[in-house]
Parts: sequence; structure tokens; C-alpha cells
Amino acid sequence: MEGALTARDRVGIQDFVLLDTHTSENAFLDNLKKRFNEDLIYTYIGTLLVSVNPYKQLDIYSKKQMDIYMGVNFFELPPHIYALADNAYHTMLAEANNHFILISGESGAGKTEASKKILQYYAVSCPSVSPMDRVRDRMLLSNPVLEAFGNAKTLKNDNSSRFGKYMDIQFDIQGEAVGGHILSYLLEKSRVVHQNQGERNFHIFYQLVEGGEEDLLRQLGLESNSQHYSYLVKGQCANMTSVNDQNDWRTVRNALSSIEFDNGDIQDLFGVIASVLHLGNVQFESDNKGNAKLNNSAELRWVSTVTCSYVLLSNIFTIQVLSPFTVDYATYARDALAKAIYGRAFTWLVNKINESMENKVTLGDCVAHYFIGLLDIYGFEVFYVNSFEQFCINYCNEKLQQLFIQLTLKSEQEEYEAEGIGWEPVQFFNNKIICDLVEEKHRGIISLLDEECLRPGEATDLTFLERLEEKMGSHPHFVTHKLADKTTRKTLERGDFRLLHYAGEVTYCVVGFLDKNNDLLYRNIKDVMRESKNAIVRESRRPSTAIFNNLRVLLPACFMCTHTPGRFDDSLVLHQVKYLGLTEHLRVRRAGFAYRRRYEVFLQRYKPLCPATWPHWKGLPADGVEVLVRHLGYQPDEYKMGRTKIFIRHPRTLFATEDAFEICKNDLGKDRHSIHSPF
Ligand code: AOV
Ligand code: MG
Repeated sequence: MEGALTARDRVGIQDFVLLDTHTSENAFLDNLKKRFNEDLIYTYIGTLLVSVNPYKQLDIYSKKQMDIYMGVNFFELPPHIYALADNAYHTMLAEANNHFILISGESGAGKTEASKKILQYYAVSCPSVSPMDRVRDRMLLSNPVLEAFGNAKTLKNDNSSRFGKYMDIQFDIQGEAVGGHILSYLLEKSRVVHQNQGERNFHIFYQLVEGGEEDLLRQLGLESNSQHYSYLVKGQCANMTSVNDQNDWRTVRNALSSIEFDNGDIQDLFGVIASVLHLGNVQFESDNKGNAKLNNSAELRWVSTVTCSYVLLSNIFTIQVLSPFTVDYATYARDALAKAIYGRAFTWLVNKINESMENKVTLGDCVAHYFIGLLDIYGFEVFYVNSFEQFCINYCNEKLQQLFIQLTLKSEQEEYEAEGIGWEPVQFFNNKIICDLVEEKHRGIISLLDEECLRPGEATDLTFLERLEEKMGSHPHFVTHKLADKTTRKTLERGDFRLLHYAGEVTYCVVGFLDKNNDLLYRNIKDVMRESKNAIVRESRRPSTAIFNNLRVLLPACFMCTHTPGRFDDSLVLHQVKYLGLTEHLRVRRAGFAYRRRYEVFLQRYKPLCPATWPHWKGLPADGVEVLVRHLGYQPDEYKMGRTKIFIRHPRTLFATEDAFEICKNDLGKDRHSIHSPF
């Protein structure tokens, strides 16, 4: 007994719901820390998985580990991302519904790594009959490709996602993966032309320049040195030790071939990437009238091999309809073109990957029936200077947190109420007020920004800020420079405003908000793109952004991080425990019920376990369930009968019932089929 206590003391508890009496933040932190020191990075809060980024490779992701978790009840083994993936998969098949896995946490917390682990688990463990393997391979191969084009080094993370990604993995009725689909949204295009100190452009540029084969580089007119390209050195860290651009190039190049991008596609794609690099090196100088003129035509000639005639191109940078551009405008137009064509290349890439993962078989059993959705967005970020990009990213996280609250804290408590289950409400901070501040029609920050963008020539970033101050000045989550001293005692510069986000306060600098929101492309640039020789540049299909609708079932995962391998940073982790509302979540879970099912569904599955309900129960389903659970020996405090559902407190109660069901199913032998598919 003493030995068991010591072990528990040492490694902590694997499900916070079982944490003695404390639900305080310190008890929470203490448990995470104990586990982390033993390299146990995962802990449950019921079906929610909390993970602490170890920043070092742990031997817990092998095929052997996957096998251990396959088809095992969620709480029977130590917490693991595989258990979460497996649970979503088996519940999907047993209950015939779709599942969503939301991954939340700050930048660098480990969201993208987690989503890859989940995908790998499905690729290895789901049943497969060739040629469907094709789909799984492609799902896995799409990762390095999308990361090359959509991830970059930031100050927070050497492989930071700079776009939001939602992927669904489609399964047939046998549980075989038959297709996949990716939605990407809000790629941070401004990175193409500018990076802050210590940051890089998207990985693909460095991979191509540093790793590209000699022939290819010659064909594209590129030098094999990233220092040569103005767009690659803005952050002054083109070369970094944690990334091997040459190896990554080979991985991406092989992945593209395996996803069946043909030579023409690949040529078009790298033609676009190269033309962005050439564009960045196009420079202008002022003539004696102050108008822009090109000071070197060689780079623009390369761009014209991909886009359109040289004359047309040079005109769009130097002549706006009939009046000439200044150097600043010419540079602005050049950057706008670079961002636009990179954006199109990214959209084109996602579309191509989707085509290759499409579920092409629509006959017989192979039709996709269910799916598991995986959401991995960019994490909340705060830098020394925060701009429009951080505003968008942090707003996205605000929305994700809202969804998380809706689907867990809020709906869970509302369900108890609706079902007439006695319930003491748990208070939590609802960030809806901040979402409204940003997005409310006609009144929110985005509406005001859009309105300012409709007053070209008159509106500026500062007039936008004035309007914000006028409209939002008294909002509890908005701080103007005028009030900053009084509220937070931290001063704000004249061009700044501060938002008190759910995850902390962020000061935004308004410079560039109007331009970036407009993402303006001069009409003649659009025309040039439409006429381009390159199919990717011509293409203008926009990526879809409709993702947050239709969520039905959820298994959220939260992640927290430390910055150095193996070191647990108390204040950093505590901050995230706080803002993710994990202790509130724990309180709801502890007081609540782990499992609930509609009476009909529960009875249909377990009726063979009781002579009074098998093979048919003639009365009301609720009465049948009552008879059934009494027969199974459920104690009164283990379950509650709601209006339409049975609620079961502990997973172990249900597991015992499931085990009995498995035995009974085998005993009944030939009747197996009718029992096995009760839904
Ligand atoms: P993010 O997706 O949450 O940040 P990543 O998933 O890219 O963060 O993780 C950042 C880095 O942490 C990775 O490159 C790994 O070095 C390390 N890491 C993460 N998870 C693990 C793990 N399970 N085991 C070992 N190392 C890990 V951002 O995309 O920036 O929000 O926008
Ligand atoms: Mg990421």
C-alpha cells in the first residue's frame, strides 16, 4: 500500500478528475509537474487531453505503442494522444457519428506535432485494403508539403504554422480511410515580403535555394544562396541550425512526386516560387521628376518568363493608368504582386492535394460514411510589436476558445439543466464579450476597419484608431492610449491600442492595418495575373473558410509548453492552465457525468444483458433502461435518469457493461450481427 502511494506521489495522477479534493490551479500545476518530471507529458481531464511540450524526443510514438492503444477502452491505459485518436475512431464506428478533435494552445505548444501524431495513428492502425492505401499515404505526405509552404520560423517557434488548417479524414462503414479533405484559411501572406528581426520567410524558399538541384536552379535563374534574395534576409536569420533546408527539400520534392504532381505542375509551382524571389530583387530609383524607374531589368525579365511580357510588367510597377508612380508606390505594387502570386500558389497547392486525396470510389462499401475532423490553427501570439497579422491570429484563437467553451463548459451544463439533472452551475469566464468586440456587425473592430477601408484617400491608420477610441473607449476589453495609464499603468504609444484577450493583453500597433485589410491589388496587376502563362498565377479560386459550422461531437486536446528541453516552466504553464479555463473544466467534469446516451440507443445496445429486455422491450425505453441497469447492479449514485438520456458518472461503470456485452455477444454467436449493429 505504501509503495503504491509513493508511486502515485511521484508520478502524479493520470486523470485530474481523480485528483483528491483539490481543483486549485496550484494542485493542477503540481500534478502536471510531477508527471512531466517522469516524462509523462499527457494527463486527462475526463475526455480532454492535456499535453506539456517536452521539447525532446520521447520514445512513446512507436508502432508498438500504437498497437497497445488500438481498440482499448480510453481510461484503461496511461493517457496518450493515441488513446484520444483511437477513442474518436471507435466511437465514430460504434455510434455512427462524426467526431472533431480541436487542438488549442499558445504558439509553440505542440499543436501541429499533435495533429501529425493523430494522423499517423490512423494511417497505421485503421484497417486497409489496397488500393486505398493511396489515400493514407497522401494524407501523410501532404504534411511536409503544406508545412514547407505554410510554416516559417518565428520568434516563438522554428516551425510555426502561418495558416489555419482543418482536415477531415473520411472513413467507410468498415472504418477504412477512404478520403481526405483540407481547408486552409488566412495564410499570413505579408511574410512573403517582410519578416521581423529573427524570423524567416516560408520554409520553401530556403529549401529551394539551398537544396534545389543545379539544373533546376539554372532553369529558374536562381543562385544557390539565400543571402542573395532580399525577401529572404529581412529577419537576418536565413540560415538556422535547427532546420536542415537541404534535407527538407528532398522530402518535399519526393512527397510532391508521390502525391502525383506531374512535371508540368512542379515546373509551374517552382516557377512561381522563383518569380517571387526575383520580384523581391527588383529595385526602383527616382528619376529627376521623382517618378519610379527600374534600376536593373535582369530580375524582372525572369519574372516575365513566368507571368507576362516584360513591357507590361515594368509598366504596372511604374505607371498607374496614365500617371507615373513614385518609388514607394512602385515598391508597394511589386510587393502586392509577390504576395498575391504566392497566395495563389498556396491555394492551388491545397486544391491539388485535395484532388489527390479525394474519395474517388463511390460504389459499394467504399462510400465515405463518417469523418474525423482535425483542427490545427496558429496559436495565440504576443510579440514586442504586434500588427494586423497578430490581430487576425489572436482573433482566430478567441473564436476557437469560444467554440471550446460552447461545446464543453456551456453545453455540458445546459444539458444537465435541460435533462432535469440536479446541478450546481460552475462559473467560468466566457470570452464571447471579446469576440463581439472584434466581430459585431456595424460596431465591432472589423466592421470599423472595413468602413475605413471604404474611404480611400481620406482614411488612414490613425483615423481608424480615432474611430476605435470613439466607439470602443469604454469597453472593458479595449484600452486606448488615453486611458492606458489609469487602467493598467502601462503606457501606450499614440498609434497603439490594447485588447484584453482571454489569453492575456496584447498591444497592437495600427500601422498598416488599412493596407493589409484591403490587401489591395491594382486592377492592372489583376489583369496581368489573369493573362499569365503560368496556370497557377492565372488561377484565382479562393480557399474556403467555412469551418466552424456543423460541429457535432468533440474531443478537445489542450497543449502547453516549456521552452527548454525537459524543463518545466511553472509560470508559463500556470498562465495557460488559467486562460484555457482548465480548472473550471475540471470542476464541471468532477461534478458531472462521464457518459450519457439516449435511452433508445443505450437499450438497443445492451438489451441482451438482461432477460427482461431481450430480445424486445415492450414499454418505454426509459423504463427498459431502468430495469436493465438495476439488473446489472448499478448503484443509485452511479447514474441518473434524465428526460431523454441516461447519465453515468464514471467510465468504469460503462466499461464493465461493455465487457459484459462483449462476452454476451460471443456467447450468442450466430445472432452476433443483430447485436453488433444496433444503431
Ligand atoms: P504549434 O503548432 O503549437 O505552434 P508545434 O507543434 O510546431 O507547435 O511544436 C513546436 C516544437 O515543439 C516542435 O517543432 C517540436 O520541436 C516540439 N514538440 C512539440 N510537440 C512535441 C512532442 N510531442 N515531443 C517532442 N517535441 C515536441 V504555432 O504553429 O507556432 O501555434 O503558429
Ligand atoms: Mg502549428
